Amino acid sequence: MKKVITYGTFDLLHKGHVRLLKRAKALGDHLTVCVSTDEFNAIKGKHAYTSYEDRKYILEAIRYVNEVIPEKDWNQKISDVVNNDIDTFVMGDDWKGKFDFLKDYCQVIYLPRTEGISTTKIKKDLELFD
Ligand code: C2G
Repeated sequence: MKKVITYGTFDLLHKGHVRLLKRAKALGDHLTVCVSTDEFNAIKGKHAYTSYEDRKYILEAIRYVNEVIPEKDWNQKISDVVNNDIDTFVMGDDWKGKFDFLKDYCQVIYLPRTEGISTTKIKKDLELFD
């Protein structure tokens, strides 16, 4: 069984997130999504609208996702890959090059982001409405 892993906040889940998950799953048989906890988001300088528990609940309903685990810090990726027998690590290409150190442990693939959509854009666009 070929296992894939990806990481993210996945706040206000949108088509860009789902397309990433769909393409990641297509690279193997099993997709693990490592979702940033609320505490780690604070470290990342992000404030998610949706709590970790709710973002986990939503992702577990996505047909491409097999397992959801917490991302608590920047330094867990190697142990996640080793401990979960991961074959392929996938991220959107806004992270291109940032995780190449994982090439010693698994395949590393950066996929093109979906243009025109982001959680930040959603938040800004919603400010325009009452
Ligand atoms: N993404 C995408 N297209 C978009 C928006 C996001 O392909 N229009 C991808 C991102 O490239 C990322 C994933 O969806 O691979 C999740 O995006 P975020 O929730 O913004 O993830 P981020 O906050 O960048 O967290 O340790 C890694 C970090 O946890 C990544």
